[in-house]
Amino acid sequence: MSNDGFKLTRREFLKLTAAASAAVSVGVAVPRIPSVAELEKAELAVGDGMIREVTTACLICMQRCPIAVGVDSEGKIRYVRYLTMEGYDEFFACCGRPQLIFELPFLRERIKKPLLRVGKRGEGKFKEISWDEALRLLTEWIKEYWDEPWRIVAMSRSGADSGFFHTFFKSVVGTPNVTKHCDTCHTGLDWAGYFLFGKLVSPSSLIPDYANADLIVIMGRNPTQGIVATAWSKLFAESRARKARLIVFDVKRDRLCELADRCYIIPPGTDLAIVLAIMNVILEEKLYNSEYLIKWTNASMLVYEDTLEPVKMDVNPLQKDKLTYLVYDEATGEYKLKPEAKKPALEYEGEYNGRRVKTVLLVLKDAVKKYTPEWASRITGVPAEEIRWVARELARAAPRAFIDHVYKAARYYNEGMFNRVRMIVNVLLGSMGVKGGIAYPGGKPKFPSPFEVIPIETRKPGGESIPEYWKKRGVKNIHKKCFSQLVEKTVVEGKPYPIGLLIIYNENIVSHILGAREFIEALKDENKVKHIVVIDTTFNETVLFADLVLPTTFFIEQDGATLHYAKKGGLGQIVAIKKVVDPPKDVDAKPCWQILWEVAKRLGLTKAEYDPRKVWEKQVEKYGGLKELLEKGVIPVAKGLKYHPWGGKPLPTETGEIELINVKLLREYREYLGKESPLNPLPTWIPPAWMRETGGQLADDQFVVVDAMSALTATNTFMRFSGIVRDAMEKRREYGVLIHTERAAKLGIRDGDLVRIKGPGGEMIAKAIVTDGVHPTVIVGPHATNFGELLPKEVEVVKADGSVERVRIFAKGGGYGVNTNLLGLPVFGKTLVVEEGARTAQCDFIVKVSKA
Ligand SMILES: Nc1nc2c(c(=O)[nH]1)N[C@H]1C(S)=C(S)[C@@H](COP(=O)(O)OP(=O)(O)OC[C@H]3O[C@@H](n4cnc5c(=O)[nH]c(N)nc54)[C@H](O)[C@@H]3O)O[C@H]1N2
Ligand SMILES: Nc1nc2c(c(=O)[nH]1)N[C@H]1C(S)=C(S)[C@@H](COP(=O)(O)OP(=O)(O)OC[C@H]3O[C@@H](n4cnc5c(=O)[nH]c(N)nc54)[C@H](O)[C@@H]3O)O[C@H]1N2
Ligand code: SF4
Ligand SMILES: [Mo]
Repeated sequence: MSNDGFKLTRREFLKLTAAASAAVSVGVAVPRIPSVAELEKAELAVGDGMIREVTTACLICMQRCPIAVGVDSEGKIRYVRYLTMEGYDEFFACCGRPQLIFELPFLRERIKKPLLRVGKRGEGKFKEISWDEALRLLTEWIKEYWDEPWRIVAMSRSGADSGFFHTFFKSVVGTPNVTKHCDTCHTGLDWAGYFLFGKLVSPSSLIPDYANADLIVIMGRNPTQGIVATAWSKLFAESRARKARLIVFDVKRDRLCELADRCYIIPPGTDLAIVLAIMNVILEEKLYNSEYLIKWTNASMLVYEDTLEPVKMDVNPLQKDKLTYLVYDEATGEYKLKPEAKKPALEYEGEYNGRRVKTVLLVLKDAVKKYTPEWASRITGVPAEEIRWVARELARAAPRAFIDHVYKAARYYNEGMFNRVRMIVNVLLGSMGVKGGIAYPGGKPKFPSPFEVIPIETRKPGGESIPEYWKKRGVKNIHKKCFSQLVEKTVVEGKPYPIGLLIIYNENIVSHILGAREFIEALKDENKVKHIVVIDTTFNETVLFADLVLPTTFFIEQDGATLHYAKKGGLGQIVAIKKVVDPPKDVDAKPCWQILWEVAKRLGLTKAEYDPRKVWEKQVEKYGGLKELLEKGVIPVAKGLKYHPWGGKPLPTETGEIELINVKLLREYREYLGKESPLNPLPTWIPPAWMRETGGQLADDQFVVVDAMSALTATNTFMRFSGIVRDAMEKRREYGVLIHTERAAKLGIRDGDLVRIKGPGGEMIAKAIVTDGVHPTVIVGPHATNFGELLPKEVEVVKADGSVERVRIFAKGGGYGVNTNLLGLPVFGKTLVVEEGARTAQCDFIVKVSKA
């Protein structure tokens, strides 16, 4: 690791730390920045004023921001700074959270040695074992299922070494049951994209062109708390300098609202009503971009009025393998295939061979006719005139105007439809893939898989997978790589088979998946899951259920198994996760790749040594070479956004165009027409589940419970163990749940009181923060542990010498906020959206609130 460090003189060091503080203060999340004076003292203590600096990337929230870490001669971290790079600082930056890496390695909750469970599952009693013993056990358990590899289930959130982890279990172990986390995160968005583009659309494949936008509408996303990349701040500042306006819809008022020109606080899960009404205004007032719609979409396609089937589909003479369709040519007054028409009509209805026909655009217009701003106003409380104003402003600023994409689309039942209609609005405005609209990232590097670089025996995944089984039983649109909720269902029901080995890396699944109580009960049962192995850095809710716990290194303590790629705004960089420091002396942790490679050797699948740098060398070969990467810390690959309606590559829809009514899905989901279903091929109002349940009328003690990110913590579990984070949250009045003043008064709840929140799945206690800045229907707080009596607050570890160490684990940041997964309905309740791959709907239910 020393070859890529360089030395700094004291002067340079001070200059840099000052710059680091400046870069950090641009960000919105600044827990604590050591002052220059403090650093100076620290640096002076080193004596010779020499500091070694290592470049790497931050993985705290997986944004991979390039950072440089100063380490002294004793191997102690002295500072963290944003790694500047000329010409590329326009979009890249880092937030304040990497300042915590001083604290992370030493967290009390750190797992120090491999552990074997000695108590019952979930009880938190373990004994230390050697790595040799731990690896022997893991190898044995994998061998046990070598002939039935599908009974091995591997789960990991994307990021860190999870690419390696996923490929290992899929291609080396050969199980088809390998899943990421996105059905608890963005799956609602992915499937919305499928309706328009014929392919899944993930949040990272879209890049809102803030810098060139004139009007940005944000609904259900909070860049000041969730995606806390300073990149956003920079872009936003730039757009602001150009006088871009910001309109926000949220359920609570916070920093984002302060930045906005207008901010509307709406009931949870009702954004769909707003976008349907916006669509209604755009169509009724003909505010759409005709040229764009004709050129890039099937808006002019003629369909039969009764069946909505395309009137005629033919092979497209201009586009290989694609179909074309009949349109009404306004230039000649004739029906023609689209490529032959001079001016395809967008709003036409008439007769064709004795049957009524009309254009797709008119069908859409009819579909949303009833969704007037007045209608949406009744649901959301936003005045009709304001909704009309937003629609008109969007059209006036278009195409440099858009409704921003979201990251999390797993909160409410209607999220898929909301995202679909939101995307349709952007298409009607002509702002998909244009300057100032929603754009696409530039080029992306293609990395060879590590298993192509370092030889290892591989095999094809075999057997009936969990998704295949549930697909036959009615779950639709399963995301091939994201089915963690289905794994949970399998654990609970024991179908299609009991799980032999459940191995989890980099994911605190027990805390982050809906139906936690039922899941916990099932995990305790060895007949449902024979072996549970967790690879993690710190004790958390999931580790408590492991039979075998394998301590892994934080990103600053290891070389990454493969290179990473980071993109921000219009830029993309290759980054290497490098070892900056050793883990503390009493921590015997290994990188995930090393653990798995050792197992592969024991299984006789390879004799080679795994060397990440060899893999990087191959991966960066075409992009300037390893030397360059190690010297500079990052290698820029792409510059500039891609402006093209769908990013350029041929679109997999039948027509090769953006389909405002998807021809294939119309065939598949015809039976859903007229229904309030996510599978309805037409834009339709679907009430959120909580509204359906209550008719929208809440009793005095009823609330919808929502958990959101805090800039300081939220899902990244280990962050909540930081004392700095906890203190900062207290200061920011984030350490509790927001409840509306009037509703609190009715229940006799005062600011600072403890409240009891009771849901269908469980209950928890939290501190009330009484405020007007929250919608009266919701009680909302940061996502937290708060598992109450359900989980022990302490783990017990029998050390090698027989002594017992007790570690309090949820003491610091565990008790704030809410965990809707525990409060929520069981796995098979209404909050499982079977239409969208059985993704979760984490916040879509009612709880009862009372003074505790
Ligand atoms: N600090 C921190 N940052 C993170 C992460 C983290 O763990 N911690 N994780 C990363 C990940 S995995 C993700 S997916 C992103 C998520 O990033 P975001 O989606 O931006 O995060 P949230 O804070 O959950 O939600 C955004 C906003 O939606 C609001 N909201 C909730 N319900 C509704 C609603 O019905 N309508 C409207 N209009 N607004 C609503 C919330 O109040 C919140 O202000 O953050 C990423 N960045
Ligand atoms: N109720 C509710 N449920 C939610 C959410 C919510 O807001 N509310 N959010 C949902 C969303 S959007 C997501 S993405 C999922 C996230 O769910 P998870 O993926 O479970 O989230 P993390 O806690 O970030 O899990 C990361 C785990 O990896 C470990 N780890 C080890 N090393 C590293 C490292 O170097 N970097 C990182 N980052 N982790 C490391 C951490 O200790 C932690 O246990 O939860 C989803 N579930
Ligand atoms: S935005 Fe996320 S990845 Fe980037 S510096 Fe902040 S915590 Fe690290
Ligand atoms: Mo997420």
